[in-house]
Amino acid sequence: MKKLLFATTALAFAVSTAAPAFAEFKERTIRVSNGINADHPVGNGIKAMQQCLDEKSGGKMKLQAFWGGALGGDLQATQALRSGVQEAVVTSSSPLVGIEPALGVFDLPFLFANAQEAYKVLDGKFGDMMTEKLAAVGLVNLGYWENGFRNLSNSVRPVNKWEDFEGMKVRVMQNNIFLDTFQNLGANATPMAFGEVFSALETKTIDAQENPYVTIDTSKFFEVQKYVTETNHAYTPFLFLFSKAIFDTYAPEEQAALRECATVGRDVERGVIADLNKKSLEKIKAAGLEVNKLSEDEQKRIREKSMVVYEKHKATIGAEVVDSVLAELAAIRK
Ligand code: TF8
Repeated sequence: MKKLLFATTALAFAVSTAAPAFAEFKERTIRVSNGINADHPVGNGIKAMQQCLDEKSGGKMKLQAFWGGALGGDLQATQALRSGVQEAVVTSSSPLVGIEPALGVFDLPFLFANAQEAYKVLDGKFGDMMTEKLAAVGLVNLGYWENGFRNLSNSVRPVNKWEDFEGMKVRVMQNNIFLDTFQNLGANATPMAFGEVFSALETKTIDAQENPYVTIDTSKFFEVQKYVTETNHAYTPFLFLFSKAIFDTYAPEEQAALRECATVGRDVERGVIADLNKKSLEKIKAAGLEVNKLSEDEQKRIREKSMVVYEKHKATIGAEVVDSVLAELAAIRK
């Protein structure tokens, strides 16, 4: 009897002194909002990130995703992060230039030639520098996810040359660089939040919009458009942003798990986009849309015509920011 008592006490003692598993982690519900729909590759990225967080936190850190702008548009959600009332958002950088003007660098037309060079710039020194700027305005950037190369869709005519933009009512993001890029091509550019685009296309308030194939597919724009032109005029990144006010209250282990798992999610998301891009294009064609690609000559003409936008916006973005991305790209292209 004495022996048994001793054994059970020893066991109880051992259990109580051993650190409980995942002690550094608290039960967390992390709201992540998005303007796109759940079947966009960001959905795959969030799932992969959750799996990673489950392992690292013993199931304590839970992502709760909100789709289709259910918690407000990109800008509104980002402001909620800054004031510490929402944890996270996956947002385009473009609507955030009012918060951090340097982000406008990613809106410069034809900046990136392909995804590989975008990854190098974003995941490297230059991306880190932008992440520091974001921290200064209350936003922790957990990494650059992919929105992707943007293409034009419209309901009036095929676009084969820049003159075809003349008078076309094109929705642009709430961003002066995009506004000028399209105005400079002769379009009637109209800034509008993403959440209003579908119905504006449907009611013909606007003729056109520009977004990657996967968005034209998953946000169903193909249902209300007739023509798609592969323009590849800009590669805009997604930022996985976290409220700095909230992040700073987390334990270092929790912060590290979020950073590492956001990178896991990013890689999955980019991979799914590469694959879905082709499938989305097929779906768009199968829905009866007329799809064309700008000829190389025409793309070159548009690119050259668009260079005035670089000059016009260099000072607002920050000359050193523009020069440093161009220098990094030149080094990559060597
Ligand atoms: C746009 C953006 C959006 C994304 C989405 C809301 O056109 O590309 O599609 O930021 O997450 O506004």
